[in-house]
Amino acid sequence: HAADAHRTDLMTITRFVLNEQSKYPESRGDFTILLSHIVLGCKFVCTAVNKAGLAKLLGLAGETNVQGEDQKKLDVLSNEVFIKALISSGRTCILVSEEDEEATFVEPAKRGKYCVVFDPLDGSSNIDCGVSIGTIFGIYMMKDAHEPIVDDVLQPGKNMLAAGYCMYGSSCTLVLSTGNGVNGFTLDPSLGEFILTHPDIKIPKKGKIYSVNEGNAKNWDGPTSKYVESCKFPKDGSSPKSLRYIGSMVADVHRTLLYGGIFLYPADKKSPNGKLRVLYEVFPMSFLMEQAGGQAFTGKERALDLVPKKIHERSPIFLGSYDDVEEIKRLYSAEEKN
Ligand code: P6P
Repeated sequence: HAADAHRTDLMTITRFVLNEQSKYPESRGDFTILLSHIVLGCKFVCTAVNKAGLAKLLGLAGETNVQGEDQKKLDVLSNEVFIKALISSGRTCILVSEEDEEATFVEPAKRGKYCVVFDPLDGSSNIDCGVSIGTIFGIYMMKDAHEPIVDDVLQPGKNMLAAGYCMYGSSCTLVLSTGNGVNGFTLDPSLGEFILTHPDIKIPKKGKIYSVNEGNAKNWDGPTSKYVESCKFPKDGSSPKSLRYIGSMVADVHRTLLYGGIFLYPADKKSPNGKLRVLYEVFPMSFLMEQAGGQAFTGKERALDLVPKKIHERSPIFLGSYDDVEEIKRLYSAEEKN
């Protein structure tokens, strides 16, 4: 029966990516190998996050676990796991992590052609209260084989080959795009495999939810204030949007991707470039939104056109349903004309 075939025809993430890569005759499986090491890192972090409350992995460094060992903070541990997994893949040459001030340059013997930018555990301040957190990553290709320098990762987001996130919540969900749409995979713990559960995700063209930290309203600029006002008091007589803000980017973006609406982390007087980091928060989420039929805007330009000058640079970001982001773009361009 079809149902049985579905159950026995397990589409794992590795099989899915292999199928996709087979479209490129020149591909030699390097990307698939790289991705399998990222998936390994996500499986490890998922286990560690789920045990965190029990093994006292959470909280400040310096705490000791039941064996009396000094526990690393979960985000430090996750970072080490991803760095080691990426280096051991033999397919990377530069790694940029939210946890490390400087980029990691892989030793020549283990060097490959990919640059990976990632936040190993975004939203980790939410661990202690059990809110969903996640890993966010983006993958660039080195332009050509030369001694890698940091400029090789200071590329616009539109040059990314792939991007994704893994959300550690009620289930462990990995959402990925390699440039041909967006697909979601859920970890089946009994198999230890990510199984395709959300094929070809498309974000609704318009949504009923806006997602922003209203606590920063005092410091917003004109267009953002006008936009949020229009969400709460629509002039066209439509019903107000609902506010949903979890404060963990992966969770807020995942809900936006599946339900529609808009996620905003605007600039404000205190932080003129907003809070979120370009390389490993703004770019990967913007890449996914465009691949799912949505869009992403910085207040000045298409987010993926931005060319970062520093690896930990920040940018304001408005991303989500196409029509909702179009509205904020209209307000910013009207402001420019004044
Ligand atoms: P705020 C978490 O600390 C984070 O980096 C993102 O995951 C999240 O979207 C944002 O910061 C929340 O920031 O200022 O609203 O608490």
